[in-house]
Amino acid sequence: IDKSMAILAPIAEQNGIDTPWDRYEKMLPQCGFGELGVCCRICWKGPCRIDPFGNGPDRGICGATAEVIVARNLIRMQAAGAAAHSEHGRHIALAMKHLGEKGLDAYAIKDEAKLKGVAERLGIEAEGKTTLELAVEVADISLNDFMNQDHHKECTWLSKSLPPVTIERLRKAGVLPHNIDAAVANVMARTHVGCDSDHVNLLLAGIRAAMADYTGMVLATELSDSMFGTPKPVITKANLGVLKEDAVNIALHGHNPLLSEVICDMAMLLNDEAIAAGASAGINVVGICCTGNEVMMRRGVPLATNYLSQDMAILTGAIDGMVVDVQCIMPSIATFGSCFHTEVITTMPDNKITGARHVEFSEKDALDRAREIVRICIDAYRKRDPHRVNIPQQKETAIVGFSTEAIVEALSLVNAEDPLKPLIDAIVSGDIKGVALFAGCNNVKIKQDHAYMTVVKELLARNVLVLATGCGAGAFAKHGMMTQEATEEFAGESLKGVLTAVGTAAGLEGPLPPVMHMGSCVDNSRAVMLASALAKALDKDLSELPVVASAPELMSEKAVAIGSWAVALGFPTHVGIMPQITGAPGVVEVLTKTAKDIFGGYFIPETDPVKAAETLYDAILERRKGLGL
Ligand code: BF8
Ligand code: SF4
Repeated sequence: IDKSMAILAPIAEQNGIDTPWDRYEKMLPQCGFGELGVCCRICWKGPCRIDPFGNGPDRGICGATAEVIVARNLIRMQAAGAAAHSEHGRHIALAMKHLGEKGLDAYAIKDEAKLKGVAERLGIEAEGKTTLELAVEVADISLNDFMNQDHHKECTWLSKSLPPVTIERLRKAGVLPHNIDAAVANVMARTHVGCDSDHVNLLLAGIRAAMADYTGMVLATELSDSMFGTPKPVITKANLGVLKEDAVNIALHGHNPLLSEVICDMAMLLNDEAIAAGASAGINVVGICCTGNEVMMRRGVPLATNYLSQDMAILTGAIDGMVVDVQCIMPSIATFGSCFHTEVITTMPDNKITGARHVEFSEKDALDRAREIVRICIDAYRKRDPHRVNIPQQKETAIVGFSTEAIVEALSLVNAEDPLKPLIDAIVSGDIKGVALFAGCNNVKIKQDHAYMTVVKELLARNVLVLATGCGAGAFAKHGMMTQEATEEFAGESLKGVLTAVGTAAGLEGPLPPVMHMGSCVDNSRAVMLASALAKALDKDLSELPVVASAPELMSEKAVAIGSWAVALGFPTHVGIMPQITGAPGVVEVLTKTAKDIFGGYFIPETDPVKAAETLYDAILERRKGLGL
């Protein structure tokens, strides 16, 4: 549905390059065993696959059933997602520790108030300590969540961020990790050939890994805010029209603000060098995927695009450098870059791409490496062929940066004494029926951004307050859902009333946007913070709140992990892609039904976005009824 793609697809064809959609078509038909999840490659006696029609093998060579094979495959995905998010968190925590102990040129504690708040929440006595001393203690407690070997002591960030009743319930279910790394390693160990062969036991271990995923991301968010600033509402633009013909365009892509923040700083410092190279508008930094979300909400850097069209962005012929770190980076960008003048630059030792240029980045020499990277991009600009520049005109305004703190601050303008009260009152009165968190990726199996837009419009019309992160937030930003006009057009009457009252009190001369941009995927923790604050104020478990989650176009293991902790925390959770589990009816039963008895939350697999919205709304109404509303 993104019109800029219609402009770029023919350019791909002229240049003989396959787009993601071409590559998908060449993949069809995709393997039916894989789609059902019943293919096992865990040992080299295999691959084994179960015949879903009951005419062939009903067990693998070792005797594993479809239930065991599907459960093992799924929980390995959850563990991989947890590993990815928590590596990100560990990287930030280590950087903060180094900053506090030895100092790092390129970094600082930009938000001391946030750091103090975090320290207080973690139970650290701040009195008499310098900011850097506090930073070290916060980093140490966070790193201890990767190191603690006492099985009876759960990760600190869990108990310090979730409501006590929720913690108690999850403790009873045995799914609270004591150590993030251990939860991941445990999944790998118990899924080795000849180990855990009970699908329910396996699935619970997967949920524990998913809770480790949550732990890694909450600490990533809170420490990032301390170092780089807590997001506040900022007005920016989104979609490929943010590229500038007369500027050195640098696209930042990946996830970790440790890289992108320094590149943004350096781009400002070297702006004159770009002008001297002939780019009259200097350097134009734009974002892609979750790095895009990070710099968009903290700095107002415009968003070029979200996951599925990352390589297509290079077809504009106007991106001089694409600088990437970790996660969700299609290897195809190197091929696309080689067809244009674009320098594709990898920066992390464990994320290289054959065919890309590698400039290894580390916190210690961040300024030098950032300078080198920005200069490579300026040099590339000199080689740009103006005849091959095709920048689509599509771009939309986006009001972004709704951290939990920013939302509470806006609400405090309505009620200074008890900021959450206006929100709670609106939920109780039914002006706001409930809250939906949109998260996740794009997936070639769905027309890009279409499922997001469909589900969200259905829910907004039913007066559901919408939060968004990740490439879902990117989709909404690109399609104008983070504007005041979108509130006028799509929000139901009573929701519009609340958004207008808060927006006006906050000095916006009109409503808040109907979709609140909360940040990147690790920032799903912000939505949990907000929900936890509501739960604590109401003295309820998260699983009792009229809060749902939706990942209409998910694809990554990280998204699987996020969806899984959302279920564990108690949220009915929609997935718009049929998960690769349907070859095991027992697993499907556990995740879509039994989970509700254990956690309150459960998965709603639904590929029809209109039906998905109806089911989510029904789940909200069921919760309201449970609360007597
Ligand atoms: O971590 S939404 S495609 S970029 S996995 Fe990846 Fe999915 Fe985008 Fe953000 Ni999250
Ligand atoms: Fe086959 Fe069992 Fe080996 Fe899997 S673990 S490949 S089911 S023999």
